[in-house]
Amino acid sequence: MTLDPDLDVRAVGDLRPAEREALFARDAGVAEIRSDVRDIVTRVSDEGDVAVRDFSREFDGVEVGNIDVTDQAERAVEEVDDRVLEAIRTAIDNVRSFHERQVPEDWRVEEAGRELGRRFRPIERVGVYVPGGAAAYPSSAIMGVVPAVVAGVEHVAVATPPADEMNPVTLAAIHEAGADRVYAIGGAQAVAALAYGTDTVNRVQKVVGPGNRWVTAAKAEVRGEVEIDFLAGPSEILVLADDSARAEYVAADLLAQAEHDPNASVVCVTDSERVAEAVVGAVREHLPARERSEVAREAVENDASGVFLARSMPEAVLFAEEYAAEHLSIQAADDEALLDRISNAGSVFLGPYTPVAAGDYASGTNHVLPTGGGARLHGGLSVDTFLRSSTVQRLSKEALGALSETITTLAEAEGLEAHAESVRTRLDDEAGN
Ligand code: HSO
Ligand code: ZN
Repeated sequence: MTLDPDLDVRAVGDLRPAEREALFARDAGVAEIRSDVRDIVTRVSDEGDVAVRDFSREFDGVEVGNIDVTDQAERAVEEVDDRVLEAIRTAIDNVRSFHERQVPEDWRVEEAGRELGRRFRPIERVGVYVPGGAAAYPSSAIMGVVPAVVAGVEHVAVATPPADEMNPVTLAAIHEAGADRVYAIGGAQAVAALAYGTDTVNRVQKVVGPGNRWVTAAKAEVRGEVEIDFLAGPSEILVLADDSARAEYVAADLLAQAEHDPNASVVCVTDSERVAEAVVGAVREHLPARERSEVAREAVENDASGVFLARSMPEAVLFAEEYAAEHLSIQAADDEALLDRISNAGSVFLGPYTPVAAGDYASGTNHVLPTGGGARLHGGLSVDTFLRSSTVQRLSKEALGALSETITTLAEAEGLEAHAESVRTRLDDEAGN
């Protein structure tokens, strides 16, 4: 089998409607497994640990001893190589300090006797899913757990797939990031166990984190019973490049996200024919030599990937806006001017020395980000994900007096006389002075 990928430069203007649809309406294949996942979720909610063990046997091929592996995660820290532990700790420090900047202050303002404010409190119990099957992602443990800890969440539970030998690096990262419970459960059954609780698993109020389509479909299924962050599908990158871009770097970033998943989407859009051809050339040259070349080749060839030639940078920007990528890399002389015209992007990477891998692991930003066009509506995981807010107010009698006409008029317009009366009774009350 040849690993030379089938990849050519396409002109944006030549794309047929069906091709545009495949690019801009990316679907992670969740819809088709929804009914299977519904059965799994129902069984876990009815039968608890028994169902969890059955599904671990069936899907992971593991006879699970202890579902709660919190102690094992603590011991794993001793097992991992010093260099790896050091890298985990550096990444955690950087992710923590970036997320500490996101913690909002409670505030109050007072104007003419009307005091208004907003306060923020953490959710008490959250569950973080950490992938650990085909791909073990200690970095995702850091990205899910650290913002919850920074937000002040009291109970941060992690679920990660069971194995006869669980990955010590993932367990160590979970422990170091600050989770206080770790469960060896994967897939849809993990999300269901966190959402409904079992004898072993404490139920949580919100389930977050990335996962395969089973995890994603289960999050869609339990939404309503618990809060979720958002549905996160396979990785995506769009590189917006002008004639100054270095094709080797662009190709390296495309190949990096392509190695995640055959369904990953990797795109370059540029107004430079030279850069487009050079990116295609570099991808073709380097892909066959990559360790995960089979996965990467499928990703590069899928319908939501490609190298596209725009007639101008404004046309390229429109394409990037419509694509709404999880990761947007801008490789251009005036990157800030292009960024000014972009609203839809999960995380933006500027300049030649900012590979997406920096954000995936260690610069400090979060790598749990909206995919499938979700960036049109919301951002990635952050401290806000783990907070809820209340508004608060106190009015003086004068301030209530100043508002009374407005309130009573609107209340009467709605036919809600008792609302109006709740204002009048205070203003008419001489004893209240
Ligand atoms: N790029 C992935 C995150 C990740 N990368 C984990 C490496 N490890 C998010 O789309
Ligand atoms: Zn990645």
